[in-house]
Amino acid sequence: MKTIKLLIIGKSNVGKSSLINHLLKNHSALVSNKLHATRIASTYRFNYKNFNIEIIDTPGASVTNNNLLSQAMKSNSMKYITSANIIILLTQPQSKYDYEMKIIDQIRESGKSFIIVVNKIDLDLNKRFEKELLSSLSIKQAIYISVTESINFASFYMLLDKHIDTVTASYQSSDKDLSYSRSNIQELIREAIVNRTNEELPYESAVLINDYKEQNNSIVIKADIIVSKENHKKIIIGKKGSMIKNIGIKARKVLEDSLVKKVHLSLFVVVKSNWKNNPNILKDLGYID
Ligand SMILES: Nc1nc2c(ncn2[C@@H]2O[C@H](COP(=O)(O)OP(=O)(O)OP(=O)(O)O)[C@@H](O)[C@H]2O)c(=O)[nH]1
Ligand SMILES: [Mg+2]
Repeated sequence: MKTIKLLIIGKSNVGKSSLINHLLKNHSALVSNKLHATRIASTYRFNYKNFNIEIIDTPGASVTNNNLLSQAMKSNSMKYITSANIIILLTQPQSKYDYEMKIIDQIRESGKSFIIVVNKIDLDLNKRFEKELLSSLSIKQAIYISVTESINFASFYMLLDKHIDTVTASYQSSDKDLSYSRSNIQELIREAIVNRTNEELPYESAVLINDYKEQNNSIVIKADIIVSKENHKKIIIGKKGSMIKNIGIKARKVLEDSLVKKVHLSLFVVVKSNWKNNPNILKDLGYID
């Protein structure tokens, strides 16, 4: 079966991870209405017609370079451009397309062709942004979809088919991340935290899997929630442990849906000040090599 590497790239919050979950028809990638939700590029696989598609989710890269983690996030998406067969630049209705222009410059440097897809069309059905989009990006047309409202996916798949037809070389797939990886599990647990906390906590926390054991029909997972301050630990634990209980229930449910197995999940909160600048912790988390 021919393998095709499909890269999804774009600014934070445009719906890259949501689009991936929609294409996979399950909830595998972290989705949040908070900015800079996805932290590392992750590969997901699905069969589409006669093809094995490896789809790569990337972090929206417009982050400041003020710590090791944000530097890693910034370089993370771009390094996949050269190895991708098809690149989707995902964007949304907005007044300016400066960020997209920069990404297009980088893609053009690589000589790759790309598809521009505009998500969240449900928010501006009159396409008031279209003139600015087409002129800024010097394109004649784009494709408009809504992931959450399932708008225009027939056209999306038609366009995908057209691009798949032009892919000549089959990508040599490494079987390395065929199964559900540790980083996928970390990110899904982190989703429960990101979507239940506010202000800096979503950005100041991380999840590290300490133990993963498969037993008959169930999976036992032990994970640390890493935070940088004692008061963050208090917030994550919550009154009489109510918050961590809530996070655990939500994360377990998402993991059970995704892994299609019963999950026993134990979470511990640990304080590691300045973890975002600690190369060893970032390595353990899989955020840097
Ligand atoms: N209105 C609307 N919201 C959407 C649509 N698609 C996704 N969203 C929402 O947009 C927010 C961001 O979605 P994500 O998929 O996490 O965005 P992302 O591009 O992966 O963001 P980063 O990981 O930070 O780069 C979430 O709250 C989604 O529910 C859509 O078609 N319409
Ligand atoms: Mg994302």
